Amino acid sequence: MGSLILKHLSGESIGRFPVWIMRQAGRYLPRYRQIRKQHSFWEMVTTPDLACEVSCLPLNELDVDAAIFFSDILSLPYGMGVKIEMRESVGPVIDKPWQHRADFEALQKFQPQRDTRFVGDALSLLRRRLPEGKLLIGFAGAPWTVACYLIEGRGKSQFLEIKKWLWGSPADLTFCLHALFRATKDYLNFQLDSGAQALQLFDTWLSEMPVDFFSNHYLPLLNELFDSLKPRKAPLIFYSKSVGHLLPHFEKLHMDVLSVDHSVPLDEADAATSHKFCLQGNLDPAVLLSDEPTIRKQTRSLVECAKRLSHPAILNLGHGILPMTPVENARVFIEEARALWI
Ligand code: 1CP
Repeated sequence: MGSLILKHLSGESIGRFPVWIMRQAGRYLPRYRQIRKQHSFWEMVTTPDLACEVSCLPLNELDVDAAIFFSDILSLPYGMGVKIEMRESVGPVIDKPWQHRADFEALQKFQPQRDTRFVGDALSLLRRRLPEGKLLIGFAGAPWTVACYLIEGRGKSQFLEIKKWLWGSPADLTFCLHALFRATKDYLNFQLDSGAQALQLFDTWLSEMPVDFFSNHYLPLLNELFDSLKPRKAPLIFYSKSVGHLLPHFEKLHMDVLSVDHSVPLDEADAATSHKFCLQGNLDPAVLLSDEPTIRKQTRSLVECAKRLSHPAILNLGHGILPMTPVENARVFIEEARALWI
């Protein structure tokens, strides 16, 4: 038996919607917190046995239909030697943010087998250990979102540094995004070589990009990335959030699955993108902080909405699971999602 999600996406009936949770291998899990007390974040990421164990936790705890390998969108620059600290309740902080075009030239030397071998080792281990029917998802940060971290030094800022480039020297920024694109392409191919069966590209900070820059510079670059991966036949999933201003342009993108955040109902996202894609999403992660009847009710209405879509959908949250989520509540979401028949 192959992966249920691959069957479902190809139009075969599996009787229900498949489901997994973004950031499912994280701090809301007691065993994760226990391991994390003994190891730094990067130790966990670069030790294949630990990364593999943590990636499997949500399969055992929740019975989700996919595993996403434990890593971060900044593992690529980390593997190249960029100093990145994971700060409690802040996220990644970069010691010396990249301020010049020349900083990005270093990416030309990126060799996934050498610089991110730990990723390949974790993926092959996981592929061997994964139970029947589960999908192994590889991932990377999209060029824009990784550039945001490298240039700003952290996420959740006002993004003024990258916007200075965008408005003041767009050609330089485009050069940098191209350098990231090439490295990301090699990195994702390497993940497929190592056992990943689908790929998710995270573009969390795309909300900050103006429409003109998106359609003139970024959309062609994303499509170059998707087109280069297409021959590998693995489903390509693209995630962004709060991108209402860009959504009508998304129909020109060449991925297979659009992962939608909770700011827009799935059926509206379907219409806004001319019914082109399979959709993934999009329960508000805050619903999992409420009570059991509310979680069941909201999951049921998500399933009702998913039934009205043009293509097979994958259920998920609209963004990563919150660290304070009770595991029991995550279990209720998965259980309810799996129990509802199409
Ligand atoms: O299931 C999993 O946990 C898979 C591994 C995974 C993934 C897919 C992690 C582990 N991070 C990511 C993606 C990621 N990382 C994104 C894209 C998705 C999203 O928007 O949530 C982003 C923006 C990051 C950057 C990042 N790394 C943040 C967000 C902070 C910010 O700037 O808004 C944080 C908190 C991290 C650290 C991190 N990455 C992953 C974990 C479990 C953690 C917490 C680290 C810890 O234990 O302290």
